[in-house]
Amino acid sequence: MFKKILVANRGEIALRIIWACKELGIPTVAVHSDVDRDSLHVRFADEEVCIGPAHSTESYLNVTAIISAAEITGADAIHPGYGFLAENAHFAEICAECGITFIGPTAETIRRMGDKAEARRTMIAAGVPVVPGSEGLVETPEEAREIAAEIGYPVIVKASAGGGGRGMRVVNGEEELAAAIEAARTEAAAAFGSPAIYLEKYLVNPRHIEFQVLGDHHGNVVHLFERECSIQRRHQKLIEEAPSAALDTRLRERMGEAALKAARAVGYRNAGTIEFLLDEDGSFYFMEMNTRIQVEHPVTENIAGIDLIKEQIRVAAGEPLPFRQEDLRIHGWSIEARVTAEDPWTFAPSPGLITAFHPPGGPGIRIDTAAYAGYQVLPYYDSMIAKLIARGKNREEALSRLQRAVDSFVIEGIETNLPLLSAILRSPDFREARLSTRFMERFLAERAAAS
Ligand code: MV4
Repeated sequence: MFKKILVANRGEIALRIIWACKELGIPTVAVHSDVDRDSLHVRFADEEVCIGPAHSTESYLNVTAIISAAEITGADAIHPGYGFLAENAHFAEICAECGITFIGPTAETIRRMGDKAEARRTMIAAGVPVVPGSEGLVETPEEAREIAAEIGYPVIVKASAGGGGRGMRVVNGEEELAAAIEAARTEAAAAFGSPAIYLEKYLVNPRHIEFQVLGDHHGNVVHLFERECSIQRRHQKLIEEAPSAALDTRLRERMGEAALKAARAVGYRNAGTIEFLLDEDGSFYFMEMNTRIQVEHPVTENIAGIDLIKEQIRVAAGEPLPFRQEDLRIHGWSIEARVTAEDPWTFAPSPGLITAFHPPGGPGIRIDTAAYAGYQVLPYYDSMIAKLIARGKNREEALSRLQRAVDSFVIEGIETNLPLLSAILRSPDFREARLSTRFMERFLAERAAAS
């Protein structure tokens, strides 16, 4: 096992990783920026190293400073959490060169899945269903026209270096195609340094269903069922749940098999996520693979009865997975709501001092947070300040607990999205699990009309 783990992150996920290390008896090193000295991840780690100024490009993204911190403290592994360096193939490579274990997949896998056109090509070759579209990159407008004519409009142009929604354009007819490609290329070049694009049939009202996978260094891969993440605004997830009300046992088995096939196609190690779009007719398609632990991992932990962070650490240390696919079952239901420091109407960030902070508790409630009364929400980092995660024997029980928890969470001094979360959970569409990627668009339009 590792002698010491450096946690290359901040906020709730850094704290979550530190808890797992403590339970495994592994000492931890926190890294922090100038403005994060009073953060809880720094307080609860065994050692701390300041890695630079507030701006993340100079601290949490500063590869040299983080590697130096690991070397100075004698850490033999780094957990990257999510965001920051978690899907940076170069960082994973540097770790390997320095003899430090990167707790995640190989640099090669991160690079291959980070290139979305390459990921698509890999999955086509492996026999995983993908949305109809180009096999790899689209080079010329003529090529795009031919593919679009074949698959039919609407189509979507996506940046190969993108993911998570940036550099995408929906195209409703041939007359819009050339301009959309130009716009997507320009946006992708500016945002990701690459103008490469590919084409897919645009599914008008799908669900976003993702499968958690976990692989060890001995060729074993399992899936830990699905999460439904259709409730997003501007590609930021707001509410996630596991399992999905849209899957029956048969569909879950078929999608789970496809997820395993996808993971095996790249020899996947550690925790990862296979994203699918599930169409209204029950067809499902591979969309992207995320090569990190995700924000919403607790809903999977709740229904699978597994500590994903501990498993990440164990498999990274070379231990074989302690369970096989046939040992795994879904226990109950779990729903997560992301609490952000944002105005619930304008979505403007609301940094500042938290003057009162009373998180709810009680049966079936878990809160992952690094906030407290007296904590300053900083403007430099993302606005999520807590995850409220409910579990229950079924969806109704999990939902009633989450509703109660959202409605009794007291946070003063800053604006939060708690009123928005409460309204979503109360809505008939959410209660009846009528979810799709268009959910928030419709919800916000109806809320605006009713106010
Ligand atoms: C799509 C799609 C429909 N058809 N691709 C958005 C994020 C990025 N990862 C991919 N996204 C989408 N890709 C095809 N072929 C619809 C979306 C999409 C979406 C996906 C999941 C959750 C919310 C969404 C909101 C708008 C669009």
